[in-house]
Amino acid sequence: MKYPKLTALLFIILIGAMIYQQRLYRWLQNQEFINKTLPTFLNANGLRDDGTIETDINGNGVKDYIVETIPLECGSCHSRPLYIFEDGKILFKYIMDDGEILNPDTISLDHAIILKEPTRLDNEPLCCPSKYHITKIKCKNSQCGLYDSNDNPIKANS
Ligand SMILES: [Ca+2]
Repeated sequence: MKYPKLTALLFIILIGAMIYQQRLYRWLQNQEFINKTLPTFLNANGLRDDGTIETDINGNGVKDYIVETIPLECGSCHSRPLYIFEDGKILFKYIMDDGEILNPDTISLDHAIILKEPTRLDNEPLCCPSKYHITKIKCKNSQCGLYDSNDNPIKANS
């Protein structure tokens, strides 16, 4: 090889350009999702965004969006759909019952959303629960599921 240093430099520049192009493409895809796909989806389903968390719940390097929603017709709904989107597709949906995400900053480390939800007792009004329990949404690859506080699988409600 006549110019090994120049060849190596060109190779590094080429690899760098490929990585940058991929990042740019991902960034554009994410912008498209946030500005177009998600609002269109929410509008079509009569929902409004009540908080979106950007994270990587399944640890595959592809950004995920955890979207808490409220039905548009509700003033004070207790059932609120939560969606996990990846690559513009729904990875998981769960109808929360007044759910509160306890670990918004560590979802990618926990590979789980940890929710606090009221435990509904027969003699209590919806407004004023006295007991709460933990529900976890855990994701591995493109499979997500519901678990209780002891990590036992529980049946989905949606
Ligand atoms: Ca991901």
